[in-house]
Amino acid sequence: MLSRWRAALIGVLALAAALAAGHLVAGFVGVNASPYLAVGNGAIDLTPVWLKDFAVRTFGTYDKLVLLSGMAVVMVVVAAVAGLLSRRTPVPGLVVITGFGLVGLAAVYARPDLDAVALLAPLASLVTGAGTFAFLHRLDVAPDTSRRTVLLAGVAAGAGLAGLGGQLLAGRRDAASSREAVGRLVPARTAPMIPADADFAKLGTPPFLTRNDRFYRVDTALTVPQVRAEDWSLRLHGLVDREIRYRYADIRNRPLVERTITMTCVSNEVGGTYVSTANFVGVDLADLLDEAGVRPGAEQLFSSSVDGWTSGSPIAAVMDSSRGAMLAIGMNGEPLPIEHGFPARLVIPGLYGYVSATKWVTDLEVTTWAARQAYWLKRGWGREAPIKTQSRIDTPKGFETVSSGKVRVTGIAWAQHTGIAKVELRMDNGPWREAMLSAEVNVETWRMWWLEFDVAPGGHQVVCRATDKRGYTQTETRAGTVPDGATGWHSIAFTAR
Ligand SMILES: Nc1nc2c(c(=O)[nH]1)N[C@H]1C(S)=C(S)[C@@H](COP(=O)(O)O)O[C@H]1N2
Ligand SMILES: [Mo]
Repeated sequence: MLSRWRAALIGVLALAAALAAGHLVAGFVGVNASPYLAVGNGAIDLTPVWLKDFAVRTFGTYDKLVLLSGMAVVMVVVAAVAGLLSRRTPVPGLVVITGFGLVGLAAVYARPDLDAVALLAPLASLVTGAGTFAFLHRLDVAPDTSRRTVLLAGVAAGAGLAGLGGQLLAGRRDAASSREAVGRLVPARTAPMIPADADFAKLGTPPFLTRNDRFYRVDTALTVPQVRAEDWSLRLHGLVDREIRYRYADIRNRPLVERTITMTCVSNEVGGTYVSTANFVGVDLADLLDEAGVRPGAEQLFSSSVDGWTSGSPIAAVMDSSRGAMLAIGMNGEPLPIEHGFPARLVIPGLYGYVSATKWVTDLEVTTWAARQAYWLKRGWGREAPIKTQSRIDTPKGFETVSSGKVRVTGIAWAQHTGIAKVELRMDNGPWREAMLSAEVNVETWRMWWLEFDVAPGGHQVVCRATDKRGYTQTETRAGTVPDGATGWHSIAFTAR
């Protein structure tokens, strides 16, 4: 009979060997075929809306790291238990490992972005895991301990090397070098200069343009899709007179336009950070659709990403020239960052990202609402999702302590495609007072504001609300982010000393 810790060790080593073998094969057939990542991606797609929302709110950009770490802990525990159950005979451990293997196979099989050859990765995991377990088990019942130790260490080292090899192979095909080769994108029509009084960054607001590495990021991709520009193409089809396929050079060689646009995520809570602004460079989506010739009856532009994620945008919004929907390839003077959709993405001003901003986009289908249902629509989010008028207090920070006397409150407000008319603040249930607004860049972008109050020592609460150019004032009624965006006033408490 095996000692307890040896039995557990054998379980964990077999798991490591299995994952490493799968990862190595995935290095050849596509990184997302790695069974570990495929299970994680599957878990994300199966996650109920409330839990996804909770994860995004609680862990922010780290939600995926939390998921992967959680999975690792669960797997190590189960593998150790499988080993412990196998002290006499390897059968229980083999059953558990086969179960793991089948979950991996199912997860890879279910991925819309993977083909049959990808199944080789989880198969390699299954065979290696079971084989390693049986082998180590037989070995461990044998008496020669020094040979045994060497072999155990060998398995551990082999697993490490195979995993690393998979990582390197996957990296060989990454998109970073392709992105570098694109070089600078020079728009034929640049966006108007951002005036100096477009933000109050010196007073506490964010800068008007968000740096690429500070731009909020939300997507379902566990590993950032790596698409090389030279491999990329965009298929435009469906209810059109002629199907067209665009290559990267086709897009890049067109006269490029640049537009300043504020994007917002539907998962942004009142006071949240999922709102950012950039200069996007690309072409008019409407021009591409005109080339294809949109047929009568078209309602929806159904876009797909290389990783299988999908989005449905109203054709009317895409074709509305006052809105300027884009196929974007650049952001703030650079090619799109890989995590923001390199080589190309959609940006449709005024609509929440999940119905307007497909990253790594490879397919555009002109269709009806009845024919296709996009990723988040199937999961209970709204079909029409115009961005709601909102405002946020940036300083003071919640629960900050400031000096009493003159206290300056600063923040931002947005009402894309309508424009902000005014922002009002109320201190400690006093009268509403109108804040100073920054210069308006265009109605598709946020505006900054500030206002000074005379504040006595003690605790205080300040509330903001925006009114847009259609005359709508933000409702006080709190609504959650599901199904089409949060409402309510942002308020913060602070102390004056
Ligand atoms: N391929 C893909 N594109 C996507 C998503 C996604 O999950 N996958 N998420 C969308 C959502 S919900 C938002 S809010 C925006 C965010 O874009 P950003 O990460 O560049 O800020 O991308 C959209 N495009
Ligand atoms: Mo979003």
